[in-house]
Amino acid sequence: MGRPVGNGPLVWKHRTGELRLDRTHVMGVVNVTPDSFSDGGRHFEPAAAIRRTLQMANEGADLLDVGGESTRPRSDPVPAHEEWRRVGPVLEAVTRKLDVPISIDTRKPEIAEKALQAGASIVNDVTGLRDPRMVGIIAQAGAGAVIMHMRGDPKTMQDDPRYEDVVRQVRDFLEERVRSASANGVARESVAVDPGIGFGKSVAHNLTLLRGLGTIAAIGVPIVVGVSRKSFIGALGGGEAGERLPGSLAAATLAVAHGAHVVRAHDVAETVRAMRVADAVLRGRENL
Ligand code: HH2
Repeated sequence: MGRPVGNGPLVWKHRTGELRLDRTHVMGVVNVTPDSFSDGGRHFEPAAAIRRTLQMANEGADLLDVGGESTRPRSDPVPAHEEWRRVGPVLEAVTRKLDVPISIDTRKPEIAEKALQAGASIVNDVTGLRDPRMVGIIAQAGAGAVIMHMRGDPKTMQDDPRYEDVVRQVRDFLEERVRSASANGVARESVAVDPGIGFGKSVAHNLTLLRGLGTIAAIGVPIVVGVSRKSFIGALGGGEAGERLPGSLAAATLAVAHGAHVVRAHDVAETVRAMRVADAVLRGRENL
């Protein structure tokens, strides 16, 4: 279902190595924020964030996504100095201790640059590298990148989102951003794309996008999908943010069945276990 036909698995290059995507990879989420929608405040103290990051690596995360600014609907932007005060100490501590690559979840070029200098390997930009300075910094560092689709910005993105054909429009945006990044020095092999579940999308848009991942996979670069604890799961009877693990695992499993290579998750141990079973069914790994 929806996997690009090619010779062997996709490989995603980043600043310190590469990820061979011959099985589903789990990206653990570390929000060093007071206000993230599902875990705000839990890892706001550097020591707690560092502990949680190391724990996720132990639980089998393949990469770790550290962020210091919530991009939940209607959130306010955080000044760069405050964002760095949050993520800087965490990055400095964990990149030294871990082999697992770290991505920095930021929309600010200056934070991306400092994070890469502090040891991060990938930049996860929810604005899809709209700022040309971001492209230059990633190219210069030889970093990996996640190009995500978002409609508008977090402040207003959920105000009546409309699309003529959500899958086609998201695919076209991502394809254009990949082309533009590679024309400006970011190698195609270093880029992954993400449909941006919940970023300027209704529940129906999110579901249509998850079913349409095969169309996005045709771009030919790895697909990252973040469904973990998101509000569409709550809207489908999945409960409050802290109760959405079953719905998150169902959505992640189906995202993988439709072509996702990397799933972004808060509950790493559970997601790793679920993805092992999903991979075994989808890829015939009975003998693992
Ligand atoms: N979702 C969130 C943040 N960053 N990055 C990518 N590539 N894909 C996603 O789906 C994605 C993302 C939102 O989740 P979270 O980080 O838990 O919340 P908040 O933005 O409130 O910190």
